[in-house]
Amino acid sequence: MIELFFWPTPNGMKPLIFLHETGLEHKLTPVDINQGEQFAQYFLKIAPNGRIPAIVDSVPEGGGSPVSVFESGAILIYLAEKTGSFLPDSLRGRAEVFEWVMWQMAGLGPMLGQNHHFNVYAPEKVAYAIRRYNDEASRLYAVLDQRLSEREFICSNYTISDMVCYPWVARHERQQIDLENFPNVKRWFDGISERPAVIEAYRQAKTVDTGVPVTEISHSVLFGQTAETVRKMAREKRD
Ligand SMILES: N[C@@H](CCC(=O)N[C@@H](CS)C(=O)NCC(=O)O)C(=O)O
Repeated sequence: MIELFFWPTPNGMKPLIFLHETGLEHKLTPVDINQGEQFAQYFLKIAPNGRIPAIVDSVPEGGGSPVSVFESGAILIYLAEKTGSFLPDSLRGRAEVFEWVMWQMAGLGPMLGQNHHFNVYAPEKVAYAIRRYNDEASRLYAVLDQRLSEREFICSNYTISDMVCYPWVARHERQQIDLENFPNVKRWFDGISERPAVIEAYRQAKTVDTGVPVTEISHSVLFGQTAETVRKMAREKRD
């Protein structure tokens, strides 16, 4: 059984899609990041960065105590290794998938996150930051578009590299991206959107979503974090 600590965001959707694609038995534990539940001591023990998603595998390979994993890329690699799914057998093929998983984790995700922040959430409109992240978003979409001009999926088959990129591309409108300008990404995106497992994952995610928009409270929870936030949690853990 996989317990997924989850909130319906792009990073949260990655493991949920994987779980539906494989039919692996799972349980969703919501962590409402708008209310600061990511700072709960029980959660920080498994996810010291205070970010969803994280998993606990209560039936790890070879038995023994449960295995916990944080960071969505690491989670998908762990689950792919555990199930022998959505990762090629050859080292050559695996290296290619890892390249694109890392590209998403280090590039596409963080840059689109900043794009979203400055376009949607920032209380002041900072023209330089908006332009910087709009440019970077369109550059990254062009890289993906080029890649997909030669193949159906990001790597040779549908793999975890597609599953990590898809939920970020699903937010293209918020990122000021018109998919008509990236026809190969659009074709790839439309195809994955029709996969029954993906439809089911988004359906399950809706059961968690409170539909509450980012309020002023969540604004200060999500965007006011500093080193002191981390140190305060460490003090609370000691006391
Ligand atoms: N690199 C991390 C990023 C995780 C992340 O940023 N999660 C967001 C939701 S998508 C979160 O938990 N935010 C809570 C906060 O900012 O306090 C991953 O891919 O798992």
